Amino acid sequence: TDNFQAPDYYNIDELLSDEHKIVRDAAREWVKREVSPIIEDAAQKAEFPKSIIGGLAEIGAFGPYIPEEYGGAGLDQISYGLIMQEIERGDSGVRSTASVQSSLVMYPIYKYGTEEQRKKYLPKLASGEFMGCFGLTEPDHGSNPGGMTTNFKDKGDHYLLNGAKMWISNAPFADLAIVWAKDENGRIHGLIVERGMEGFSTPETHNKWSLRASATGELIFDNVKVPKENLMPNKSGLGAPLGCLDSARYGIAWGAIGAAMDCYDTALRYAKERIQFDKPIAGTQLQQKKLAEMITEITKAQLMAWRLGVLRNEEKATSAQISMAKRNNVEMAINIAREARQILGGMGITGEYSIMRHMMNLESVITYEGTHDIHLLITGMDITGIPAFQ
Ligand code: TGC
Ligand code: FAD
Repeated sequence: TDNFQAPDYYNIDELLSDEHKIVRDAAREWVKREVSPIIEDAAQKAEFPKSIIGGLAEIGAFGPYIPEEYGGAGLDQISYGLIMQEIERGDSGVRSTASVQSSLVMYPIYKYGTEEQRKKYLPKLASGEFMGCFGLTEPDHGSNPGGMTTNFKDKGDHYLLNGAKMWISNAPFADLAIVWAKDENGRIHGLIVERGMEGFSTPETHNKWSLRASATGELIFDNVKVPKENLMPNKSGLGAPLGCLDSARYGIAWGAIGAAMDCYDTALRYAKERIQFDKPIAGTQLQQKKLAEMITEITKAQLMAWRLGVLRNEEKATSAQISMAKRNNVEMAINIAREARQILGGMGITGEYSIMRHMMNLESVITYEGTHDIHLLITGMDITGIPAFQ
């Protein structure tokens, strides 16, 4: 049974509004009821549990901050973060699906699309009737997406799209893809590519040891004719996809706290119950050190995410501030998962507990949306003014 108790050592609940708490608690209850009972099996079978799409839409996980007139939940950034936290408490792969749909598909259509595109796609994405994916990474361009080679040519009444994307979350089942490609002048634009367009295929990536409950795939474009009205006209250049990443990375900074909370809560409970040498292992200094450091790190991460949420609400958060929180909080979570797994001894490696699944999932989370190294270099560039990427 899922008797998760969320740690709140510094009474951070007092910083939240009633709406925040209602949204958070609804997401928490839904995860307990609908995700926890099925997620281990889905991960073991490496299947995305499509049955939860309707529930994700109901808790507002698809477009939490997209205005209600387009089908979104019309919530603020802290509510968005709290929803991501609760979902990732269940599983990072499920949170990935929500992050992609909200920040990487609905956000660009809302920000960079035409009114017709917003009306056509956003309500159906919010309800889960349409599922989307986001194609930026290519086989030869991961950390350096500006080097992408996927391209389109103006053929008068349509664009002709060629190239390939790799490591794309939701690709195998997505109805539409937000695809970043270069025009004939080498300028990056976003195109909405729909399943069924001739020459567009989405082969699935198999044998992952991480994010097994999330479907990952390639996007292949072989002379795909894309209607001209499918180009999002209101922003171009690398800053357009990076603007979407700001929103997704912010959500991950909260999401990782959820995974960490679940590992900590599980390890604390286990340590108090597990008797060795005639006393609970929680009564040993070594296990207390692990648990005390975990709650300290979770508390610091909660404060960072909350403050970043306030800045996001005021539209004052910089990309570098977001990078710092994504990097810190994901590392915090993966370290806690590794320590928590040890507290459970042999039981920690089984699917009876969620910790090993979180630990393996977080290996993707620390790599995608900008690797741990890249976010450090973003901080380095911000404080010195000198980019060290090249
Ligand atoms: P650089 O020259 O620094 O910048 C190019 C243009 O972009 C602007 N910019 C941003 N705009 C908005 N938000 C940001 N965060 C921005 N960062 C930069 C910048 O001002 C510039 O604008 P302009 O008008 O002057 O052209 O670009 P660079 O080529 O040197 O690269 C910088 C770098 C390395 C930081 C960037 O390429 C990067 O972040 N790389 C990491 C790639 C990445 O994060 N990929 C993620 C793929 S999506 C994914 O992983 C989804 S996972 C699924 C899930 O979420 O669950
Ligand atoms: P590389 O860029 O080749 O990096 C390899 C190593 O080199 C890393 O450790 C990196 O930190 C380091 N490195 C790179 N450049 C530098 C430098 N200048 N200085 C020092 N070190 C450097 N992408 C999408 O577009 N959409 C998605 O939906 C999506 N979903 C994903 C889902 C999963 C499960 C995974 C694993 C990835 C996903 N990605 C997605 C791709 C992800 O964003 C990339 O994997 C990530 O950006 C890193 O790119 P790469 O794997 O090519 O690694």
